[in-house]
Amino acid sequence: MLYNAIELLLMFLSLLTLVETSDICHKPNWNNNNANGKKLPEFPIKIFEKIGPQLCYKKCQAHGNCFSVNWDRNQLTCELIDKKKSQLKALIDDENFVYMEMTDGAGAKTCGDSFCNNHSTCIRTLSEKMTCVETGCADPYPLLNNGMVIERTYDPITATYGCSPGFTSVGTGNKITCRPGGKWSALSYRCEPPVADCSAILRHNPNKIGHDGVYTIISKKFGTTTAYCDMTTSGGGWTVIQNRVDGSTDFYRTWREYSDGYGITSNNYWIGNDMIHLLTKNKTQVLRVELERFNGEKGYADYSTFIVGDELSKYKLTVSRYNGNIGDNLSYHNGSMFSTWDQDNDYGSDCSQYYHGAWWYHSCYMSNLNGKYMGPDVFNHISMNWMWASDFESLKSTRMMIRPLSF
Ligand SMILES: [Ca+2]
Repeated sequence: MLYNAIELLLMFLSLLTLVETSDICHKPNWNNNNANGKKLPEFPIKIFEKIGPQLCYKKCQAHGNCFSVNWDRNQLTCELIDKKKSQLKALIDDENFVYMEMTDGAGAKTCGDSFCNNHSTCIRTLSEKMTCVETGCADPYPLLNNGMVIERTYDPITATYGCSPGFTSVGTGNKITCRPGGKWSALSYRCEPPVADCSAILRHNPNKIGHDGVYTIISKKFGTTTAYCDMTTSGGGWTVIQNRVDGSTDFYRTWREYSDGYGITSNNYWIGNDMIHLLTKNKTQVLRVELERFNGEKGYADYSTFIVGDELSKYKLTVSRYNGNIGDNLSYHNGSMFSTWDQDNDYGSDCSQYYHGAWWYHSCYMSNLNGKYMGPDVFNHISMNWMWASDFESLKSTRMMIRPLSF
């Protein structure tokens, strides 16, 4: 009964101690080297009498050179040891003792009246108090989407970032340092999700050959999005970026709509200029344009180089190396920026408004595949046309699709 009373009192006292010394220091935790019925046969540097295990542990923490304790559960004495269990001196059996060790004790540094462990650094505060800060930098670690800190150093204070598995690193500034004043240097590094286009889907699922349809692809901007995949034409693996089969969808749209994409993936749609940029920026892509006239005649054009720049470049078009049977009516647009009715980047006078479309207009066009969907036997400069069989002939259907050249 006496023991219980003392123990309760001591627990209360150690709780008080805990509250009293609770600061931003990262205290060592209980270590799995702790052992009941064991002790380290070392001469103690200090002994406390009539003391519980928690307070004993705290006494060690508070001491500048203590790394482990032997606590006698029979006599309630607490021996502070300036060493840890090591191969030189293993623990020995002793029924009366509990051995406890500081976590990171070997690397712990004295900081005022406590320790800093490997995850913290000792600093002198304005009030001249020595204290530990968790990261070694007053600023918290910057967050990195799809990535994390993979290595830390404390002298000097640095953090090195890496991308989560499957994500691609962009930039070289993945190591930051803590500047005087506690601010991290800039992290000029990011992690982008892999772009899984229709070619990647087919490569990973060869049984999808011949199965045209709507698939989920991964995009940086949207996480995932859907695309129509042509899994048939000359080996499949084509990501359709534009599709038009009838006049049910208006293609006279704003800059923002063309950036983001719109329409119904299985029917009439524009995948979006941001997405086209993402798909074409890292891998050389082949563009295939497929057209159909109202009389049923079909034709195609392949371009072995097709790149669309980012929005800053106004989605500048790079296209070359034509092969096909409908005439090369896109190379004229090589180097042009994209224009919509609400953003004129062409060399003519508002080509988009004049020709009722959105395209890489020059001054103005040789092709206008986002022009107005009109009926058969129409020859009109605002129509969806390619100057193929006849100038301005309104077409029945169009498709633009891309596939890596290396496919
Ligand atoms: Ca213009």
